Order: sequence, then structure tokens, then C-alpha cells
Amino acid sequence: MDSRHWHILGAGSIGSLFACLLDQAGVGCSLVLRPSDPALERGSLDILLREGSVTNRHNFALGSPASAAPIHQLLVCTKAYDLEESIASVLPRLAPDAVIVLLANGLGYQQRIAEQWPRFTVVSGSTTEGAFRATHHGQNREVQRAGRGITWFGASELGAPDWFSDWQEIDAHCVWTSDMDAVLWRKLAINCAINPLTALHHCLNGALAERHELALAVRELCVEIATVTEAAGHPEAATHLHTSVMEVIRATANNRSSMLQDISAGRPTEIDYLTGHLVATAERLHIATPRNRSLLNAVRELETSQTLGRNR
Ligand code: KPL
Repeated sequence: MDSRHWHILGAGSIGSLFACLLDQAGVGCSLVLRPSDPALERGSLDILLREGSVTNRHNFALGSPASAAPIHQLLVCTKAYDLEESIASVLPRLAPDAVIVLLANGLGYQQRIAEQWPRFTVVSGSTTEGAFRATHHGQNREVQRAGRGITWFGASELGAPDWFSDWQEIDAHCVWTSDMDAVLWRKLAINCAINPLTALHHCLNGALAERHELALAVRELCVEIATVTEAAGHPEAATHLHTSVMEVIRATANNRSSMLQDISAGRPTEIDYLTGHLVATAERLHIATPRNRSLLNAVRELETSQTLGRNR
């Protein structure tokens, strides 16, 4: 296996999308699945990538955290709350010079991970690609690309590394930035304006532009979010926030946000790393965010009621 090969941890919608895009561009990649995943027994997995009326099939070799092959380049697309445990599970496989790219929503974990494993190069990523996993057909998995976006990578003290050239070959808009904090804040701001509302109203992203009461809620949320983002030291991420949010809503109109996908699947959501991080920052800066706080509480309540329902 060549040292440019990517291992992808977390083959949910975004992990599967990027696996297919890397494969399509001829960049080798394989999937690292949980030891309990029944697909592991087959050794390889087909993923169907659908975009509009076009469907392409991609075949991936599978491994588990216990496989022998060393990992030089690891893309981690698990949920924010699973990142640390997932990385810890593959530690014995990581080569001494391994690069770990984190592509999850939210803020609050990046620095912790870089500090926890200083011997690896940890790079943050952020994407506004819209994708969701469609139903499994037999032994295949299917991912629907529901809106094109931009994918940023960056680590404050590094210029674009050699491996980034592979990402420029894939059929997606990938950008290297030396100001990743601004990008992460911008993405956090966009997610805070879109994800909780779609999860609570069980609607596609596009409904936030189409339904008057939801469009108004987005506008009001953006005012609070922009105030906190600016006060947190990222005025560039706060500029024209409402316009950017509406652009993302339109570009991903047919997508179910990741939070809606989590709620529908009965999984925990990333609310603590999104609205939770925003509200905690606002409290530290003595800024009132009643609208975001109320969404935070509502999503937490929804999560709790789902857990209670499951255990009953
Ligand atoms: O990041 C997203 C998410 O769903 O988490 C957006 C860009 C809102 C696309 O749905």
C-alpha cells in the first residue's frame, strides 16, 4: 500500500462521499470500520454514489482498528463526540509520521486532539458539501450527493502540504487555508443557523428558505450568531452571515442536515459542539443568546426523549 493511501474512519454520509470522490480521482483509499460492523467479514464494500440521475459504484477494501497495515494518512469523519475514541482505537496502526485530518462539524475538539497526540500532524477540515446515506441495497451502501459545497483544510502554522495536491484532483472544491479558525467559526455559524431548526421541524434544508416562519427564525438566529462570532474575535466569519447561510440553504435545499439525519436515526446529535459551543462562548463574553439557547434546550430535550423512548 503506497504512503499516499488514505484510510477513512467513519463511513457515514460525508466519509462515504469523500471515499468515492478520492477513488474516482484515482487516489487509493480504504475504509476502517468498527470491529462490530458485519461488512468487515466480506473484506470489501461497494458504495453507490448518486448525484442527480448519475450513479457510480466504488469498491473499497475494508479494515478494522486491529488490521495490520500501517496508516499514513487518516481522514476522520466520525461525529464530533466520537472523534477521540475513534482515533484512540487506531493508534497502534498509525505510522510515526501520520497525518490526521479531522472532518467533523463543530468546535471545541480540534485543539484537544492536537495536544493529546502531538507526535502526529493534525489538520482540521470543514465542508459544506451536502450528502446523506440512502437505504442499504443488499450488500451495497448508497450515498446521495445532495448539494455541492466547499471543503477547507488547514493548520495554522503549515503551508499546503504535498498530500493536498490529491485533494485538488477530486470532483469537489477543496481549498487550503492558513486561517482555519475563521473557517471553523464560519461553518459553526452556518450549522447553528441551519441544523437545529431542521432537526426540530423535521424538514429539508430548503424549507428554511421556503417557509416564512422558518426563514424569519433563521434571520433572527443569524443576528445572535454573528454577534457572538464577532465578539469571539472572528469578524470576517460574521460578515454577511445571513446571506451566506441562505446561499448554503439553497445549495443544499434537498439535503437533510446531519442533525436531522442523527435525530431520525435515533443517534445523539452534535448540538454540544455547535449551538452548545456558541452559547458557552456567548456566556463567557456576557452576550445574551435567547434564541440559540432555546434551540439548544429543545434539541437536548429531543435527544433525551429519544433515549428514554428507546430504553422503555
Ligand atoms: O454541514 C451541514 C450539515 O448538515 O451538517 C450543511 C452544510 C448544513 C448541509 O446540510
